[in-house]
Amino acid sequence: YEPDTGPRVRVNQVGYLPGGPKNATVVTTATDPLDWQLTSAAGAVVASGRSTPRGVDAASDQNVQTVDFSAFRTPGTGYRLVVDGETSHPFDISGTLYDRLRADSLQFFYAQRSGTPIDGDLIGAAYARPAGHLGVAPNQGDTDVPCQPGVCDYRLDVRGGWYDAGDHGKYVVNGGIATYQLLNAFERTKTAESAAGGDGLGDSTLRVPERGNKVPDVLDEARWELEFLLRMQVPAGKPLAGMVHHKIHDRAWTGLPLAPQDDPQPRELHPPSTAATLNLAAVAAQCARLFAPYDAAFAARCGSAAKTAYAAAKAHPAIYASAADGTGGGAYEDDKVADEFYWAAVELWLTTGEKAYLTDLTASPLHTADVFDPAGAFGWQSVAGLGRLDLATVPNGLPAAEKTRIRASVTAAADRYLAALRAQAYGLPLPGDAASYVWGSNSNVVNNAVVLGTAFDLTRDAKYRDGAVQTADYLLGRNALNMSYVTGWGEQNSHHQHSRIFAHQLNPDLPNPPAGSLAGGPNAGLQDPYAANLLAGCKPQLCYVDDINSYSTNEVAINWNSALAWLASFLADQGDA
Ligand code: 9MR
Repeated sequence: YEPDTGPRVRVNQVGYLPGGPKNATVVTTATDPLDWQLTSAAGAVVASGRSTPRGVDAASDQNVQTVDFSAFRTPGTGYRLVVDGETSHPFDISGTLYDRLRADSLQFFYAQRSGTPIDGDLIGAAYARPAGHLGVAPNQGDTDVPCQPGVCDYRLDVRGGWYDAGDHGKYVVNGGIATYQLLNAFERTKTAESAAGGDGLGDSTLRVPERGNKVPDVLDEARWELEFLLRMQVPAGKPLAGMVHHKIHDRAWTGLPLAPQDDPQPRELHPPSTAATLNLAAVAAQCARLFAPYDAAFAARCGSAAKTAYAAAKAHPAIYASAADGTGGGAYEDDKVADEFYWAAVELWLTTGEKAYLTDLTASPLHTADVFDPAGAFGWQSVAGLGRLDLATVPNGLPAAEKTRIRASVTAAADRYLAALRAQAYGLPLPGDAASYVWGSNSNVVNNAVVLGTAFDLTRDAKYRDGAVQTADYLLGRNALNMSYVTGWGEQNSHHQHSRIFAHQLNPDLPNPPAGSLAGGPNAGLQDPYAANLLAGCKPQLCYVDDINSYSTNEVAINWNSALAWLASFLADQGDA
């Protein structure tokens, strides 16, 4: 199988910020430097220079050279880079490149909403659909959902929330990290200088039905999931009261396509877990502090649920979701919850200032550990980094020396991601070995860029911002496949992602994923039969196919789009850079 990778000159197919870094990668047999020309839309050569040989790129096995045309800063459209007889896809140079990506990446969440009709007037007629999973036949939930046999003797109304990904499951741990990232993108607008007031996330800037309600739209979107997460908590008076059910999904896997409102499967609550409980504790604590100015009653409800959840988790510190519980939905297994304890203690302390939470977080071995993994700063299974970033950015009463140490741990991690980025001819903050290209690798790439963006917010050192900008180059086409992984963005973009809703590839009457949907990305593990068969033997960065069947390389997911939304919001704030 030889994918068509288009021109050998790989650029950010969307474009570059006028004052930002501008890098490209050329696949070539040449080992000596090559001449390059930058041409305008009219075909005039507007800049030229010599490329830098980089040898064979480990992640792709391609012999490559890199081009740096950062010195050219004139805004315009239709630029192309010509090297080695090849002409790149066209791109812009503009300070407003990422404004719409901020809105597009957040629109994905509205399109994934469960339990409410999707309004075509807001996000396009092709995306309009009736409410899913409100107990209307053939749906069997989610308004009155029983537990799996033997797990509990009650039913819960767990309507709402977002469908996790290409399936119809709703998983607390993944909802947790996704909600954190949306709330954190908003909180950043209050703490970071470069956020410039964060207008792009405010009221009536996003396509949500709640626009105009005097609450920032990104909070409205996050609330859709928060309300669901709160419903997943075991009611008072029941066994394990205060704990949170790990997930709710279909009893058996369903096929594609399948509109939410047509899903006939019984829905079931799976057992509570310590990890899910601490996810609720953490994001409900964020909710309490961020909603306080807008809806005091909701903020109070969040605050009290967060405390109850945290106390329940301390009483039941080792109830683990099993890797074997993967029938009809993902397992989201986790048997190491020290990181969830740390994150929850941090959020509760930042919100309440209560000493007990500070005692817990400082007692955690993770408080002094290096929590940012080179291949992925954080993820649904490893959340210590979320707490660390918030301790570094949210105003708090840590002693000055402690604050300095915490911030230094963020910049030290950012320095490592920068070193990785510089070592990669495709300029992404990820090591080049196969082990780094896992299921959802694009989200790890973006989360590493979130650390870079945070380091810039903390230090105002442009090298960190430039690293975050270069990460966007990788996502939007500067990669071994010459592929933009964001639907609707770039000449050659992912649009056949694995989804039961946006299954255009299987039924032309259905839409593709909405613009701004991030594909999971290259996965050297090839964990689905379609990819395993098609891509056997692939080099890590080539282990991807834009086909709806390849769920392990090409799914959409809320925790991946939340990372993209954070980065897009950061980039939009940089303007001309
Ligand atoms: O993102 C998850 C990835 O880290 C795991 O390796 C993978 C297999 O367990 O599951 C991914 O999450 C999927 C979930 O299990 C079910 N809904 C779709 C998610 C994205 O593919």
